Amino acid sequence: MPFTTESARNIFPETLAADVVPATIARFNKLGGGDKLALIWFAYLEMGKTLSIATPDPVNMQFASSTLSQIKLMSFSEQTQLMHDLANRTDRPICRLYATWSVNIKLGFWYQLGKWMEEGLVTPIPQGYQLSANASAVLQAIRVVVDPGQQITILRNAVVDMGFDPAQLGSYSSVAEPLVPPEDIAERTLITAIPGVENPVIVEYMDNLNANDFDTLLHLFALDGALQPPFQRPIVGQDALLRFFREDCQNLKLLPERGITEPDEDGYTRIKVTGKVQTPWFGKDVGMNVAWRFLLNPENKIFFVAIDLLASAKELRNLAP
Ligand code: 45D
Repeated sequence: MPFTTESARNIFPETLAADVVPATIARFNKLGGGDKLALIWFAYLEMGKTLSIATPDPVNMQFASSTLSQIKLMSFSEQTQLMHDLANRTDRPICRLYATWSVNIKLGFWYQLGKWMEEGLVTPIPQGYQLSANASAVLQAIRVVVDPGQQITILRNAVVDMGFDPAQLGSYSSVAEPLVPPEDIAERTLITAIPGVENPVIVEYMDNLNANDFDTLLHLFALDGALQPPFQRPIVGQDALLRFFREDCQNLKLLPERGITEPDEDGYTRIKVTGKVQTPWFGKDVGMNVAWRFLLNPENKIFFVAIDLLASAKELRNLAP
């Protein structure tokens, strides 16, 4: 076999990803808890001027609601301590519970805390809080990122990294929002064509993901197939993929624009597609510029696909191999 998951990660090496995102997150993660909270608060307020965030569905918030009520009943100093502990990844029960939540539950939890901070029901960031010099530099780095897709990814990753380290939890069952049924076939808006891509698997991938039809989507993958989300390690194998689709991929909107198809060794095919992706949190407000780098095996199953958040809109047209 000419490819392993590891070697497949290197297809289309010209693709320029938005490295500013992991670089900024690494700097953010070195800050103290108070700085982290204040920095996100300031960044969130600034972004709120141009982007509107969707209110989370109460059905999806049910798993965080008892924790949220518990926090609302705490004194201001207990609330401050708790938020610092979340940011500092301290070992305490709420931080352990937080670690079991899916990305969207974590985001919804902070969305609610942010609302309550605005209303004064949860302790706000002190007026005139002075960020440390390092924290100011990180906030400035986020400000100069003009691409809103990159900014919301930085915020999302900051939220994902909070709470106790899931790797230290031992065995646990993860908590995700309920599954929505796949969209009716008759209701689906299908992708008509992707210039440069004839292989039907690619359009089926996009259409099934857009319709939340994860069982059908899974059948497009090889048994040892893998998917690499932006700035993450590949997720390998059918069980792990299905779990990832159900927990992290509901209600996305993929808008592929163009692509390039190239035969590789031993009947493998490389296909790169560029286009936009919308998250249910921001809808049409934010079109993230992405590339999908597919490697199909000789049986025409997806052996590997990487999703990259692109460095710039110009990269949408950079379809060199
Ligand atoms: O600390 O083909 C306060 C895959 C202050 C699947 C706060 C994909 C204190 C395959 C403001 C209260 C999924 C990989 C905090 C494609 C404090 C596939 C609150 C890609 C934290 C295409 C902060 C999908 C808050 C992609 C509430 C690329 C922040 C999806 C909220 C990308 C931030 C989705 C939110 C992204 C960010 C969503 C809601 C980047 C959402 C970002």
